[in-house]
Amino acid sequence: MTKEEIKKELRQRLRDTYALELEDAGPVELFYSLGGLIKAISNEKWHKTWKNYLTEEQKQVYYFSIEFLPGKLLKSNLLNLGILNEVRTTLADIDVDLEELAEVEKDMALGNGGLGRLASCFMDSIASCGLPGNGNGIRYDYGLFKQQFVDGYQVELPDEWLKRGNVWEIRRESKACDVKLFGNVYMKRLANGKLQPVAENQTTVRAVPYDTGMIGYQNGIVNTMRLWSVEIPISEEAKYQSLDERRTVEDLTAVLYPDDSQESGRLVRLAQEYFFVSAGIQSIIRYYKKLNLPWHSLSEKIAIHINDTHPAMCVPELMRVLVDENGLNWEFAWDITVKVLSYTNHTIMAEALEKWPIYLMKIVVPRIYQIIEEIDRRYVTTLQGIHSQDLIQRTRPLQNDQVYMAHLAIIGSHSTNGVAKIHSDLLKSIVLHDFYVIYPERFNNKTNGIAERRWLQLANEPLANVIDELITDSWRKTPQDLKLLMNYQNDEAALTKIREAKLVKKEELANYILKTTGIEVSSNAIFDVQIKRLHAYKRQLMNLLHILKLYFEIKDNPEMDITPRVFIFGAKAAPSYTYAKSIIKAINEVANMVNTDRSLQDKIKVVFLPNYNVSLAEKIIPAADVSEQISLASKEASGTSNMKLMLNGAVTIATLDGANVEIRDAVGDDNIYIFGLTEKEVYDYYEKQDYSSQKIYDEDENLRRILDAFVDGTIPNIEFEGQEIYDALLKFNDEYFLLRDFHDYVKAQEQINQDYKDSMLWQKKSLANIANAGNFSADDTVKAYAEDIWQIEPIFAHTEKEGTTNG
Ligand code: H2P
Repeated sequence: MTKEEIKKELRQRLRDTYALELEDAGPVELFYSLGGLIKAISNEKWHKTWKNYLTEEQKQVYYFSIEFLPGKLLKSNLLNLGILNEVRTTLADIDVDLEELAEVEKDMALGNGGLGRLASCFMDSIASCGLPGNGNGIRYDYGLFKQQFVDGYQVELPDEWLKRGNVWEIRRESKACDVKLFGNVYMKRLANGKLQPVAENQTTVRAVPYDTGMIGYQNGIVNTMRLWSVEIPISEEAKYQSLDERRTVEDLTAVLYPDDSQESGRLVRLAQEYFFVSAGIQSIIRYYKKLNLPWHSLSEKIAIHINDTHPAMCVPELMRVLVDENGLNWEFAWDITVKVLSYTNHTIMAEALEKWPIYLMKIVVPRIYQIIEEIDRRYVTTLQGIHSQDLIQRTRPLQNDQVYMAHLAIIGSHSTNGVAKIHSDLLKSIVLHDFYVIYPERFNNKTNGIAERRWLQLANEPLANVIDELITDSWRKTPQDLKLLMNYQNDEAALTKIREAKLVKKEELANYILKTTGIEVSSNAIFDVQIKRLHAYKRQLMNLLHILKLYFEIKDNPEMDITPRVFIFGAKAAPSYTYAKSIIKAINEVANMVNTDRSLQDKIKVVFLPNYNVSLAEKIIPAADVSEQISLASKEASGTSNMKLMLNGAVTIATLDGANVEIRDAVGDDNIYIFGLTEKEVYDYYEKQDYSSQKIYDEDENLRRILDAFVDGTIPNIEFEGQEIYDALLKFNDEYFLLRDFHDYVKAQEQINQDYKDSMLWQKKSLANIANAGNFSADDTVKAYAEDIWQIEPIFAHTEKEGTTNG
């Protein structure tokens, strides 16, 4: 599109929608008009892509995820359509800053952290690689809560992301379907002797899809992310006469994590899981039936991916649709189900490996529960005589009055993968070892990846431009080409340019920090960043212990030689996770204590930026010098902020956990700071049960002073939280071995302090990180899923074979 065409289109849209002239429009009107224009351009491609899949009968994957975290889409859509620069300069001509328009858009925050963001990186990459793939999830009316700090405490406010409407989505009334919940189900014998389930007193709700085009990177492909919203079917309206009664239905897709500390919250959560699974599967089968193919070909046309355990009811739901609704016999349907489904495990944390009480399942999804019982029964019978009773008992889906969702997902699918090498190995050797014995061929690894377009091209233009200058822009399409940067390892001029680009982003972040928190920080300081969900195993607290160590050292010796450092945190704590919230409070109080103490002469500063989300990550990551990846070895399945930060030239301080191991392998020991227990050492402690945090405390004077600060009034206003933290570390023996790793962590931090002073040495490390980050492109990750698990092909390959053209 030329600049003139863009201007003409915008002018027309502003007149039609707002009765405004281009010159008089404000950022909001301009944003929505530009969004409309983008949609008009991409809708044509979307339609063509979809038609193409249909006529070519391409095998497609459906990625089922209870979380998606796309962030803002304006700039990434413009980039992927190839008109970012044209639009930017056109707007500049009329004195409008594209960045200002981008700020109007609300983050689509339908997720918590890595899990949801990964799903969105995959959506971008699947489309960009020309792969036929769709997302399937929930359109929550409210996204993850908006976080504010009041007196240092986390306060959760509703995230009203839909208040001004969502410009990207299309409500597809005609694709709605009914989902049935509750009631009771009994089996009736038919004249032909077969048993048929009969349901009574069910609640029928309407699932209405809202589709968003997932625009591929400059390749003409637009895939679909389908998010379901609940409504009361017209036929049922009379049943819900008061607003309160209506709300019982409408609440189903109201919030991302209904408070699961209460029974009522858990019930809604379970209903949510079934709702989007059932709607998704029904719509897929409806599509398949249009192809007029026999059932045994289903797995040649459809792959369904279970992202974490939340969509594990795909297994019984697909069985229900095939057996109850389409009359297939059980064995045939089971064979199809296993071939169609695949599952990714994202964590070894027990709390996230869902187990649902049987009584609740019976209430919410009675027919699904019956099917799970049958799956369980057949599982046990089939393995009799092949495996030991113990093994069978340990792996069956029904145990201890609960349904083990991970067991269901593994048994009912053909592939189970972990998300980094060490994590996948741990699944095989320990966490899911029993299943590995039974189904060794099902286990595989797919190391996570990131959408490098968003995290470098869009988030960090100064660096992207320098890279273009040095190695041309081929890396924008082929991130592996970033390796060419290694030729500049000893080129001072190149290294300086990269440092200057970093400085630009640090200054921007410093301004943002000042604006949002009032804290003044210097861009000459080391920007040390830890951004991720707040969880004890991620050990934000260990970072805080190190800050306190520095605090005491500077207090004792004000002339101490230390490179000024700004410690930057971004993290939300789950609303019912009190310990995590206490850590937030402690960080905020330490921040306050440090930042207001003039005797520290700005040698250290602590900034906890509120409301961490994708857009804030885009501001922080390009400005980071140090990337904190300090989880207890074995606990972080992969991590993905580690990849985003390295791509932007931050140097990592890390334990050998998750993808940190692969980052170390990629950059080499000289370009990363590794410390702490290994996974094996952690498991040795578990086995010997001889860890004593008290002993470490007793023997280490410095640590004593630091821990005591939580309870002796040194850190103000944390009477309750300080005690809780102190007890967790001492009385309850420090579950995540912070004290054990602390000493090593401090040593690594001291090395960073030294190395940073030698600017060229540091830049060299930074360069090695950028250069090797191409290894972690989500494009490659989804290609591996496509080949090994989903067996889907890019539309280009397919159409070339057929000799037709694509859209
Ligand atoms: C989780 C894991 C991460 C992993 C991510 C994506 C659940 O994310 O803990 O290690 O990288 O999934 O696979 P998070 O902790 O950020 O919510």
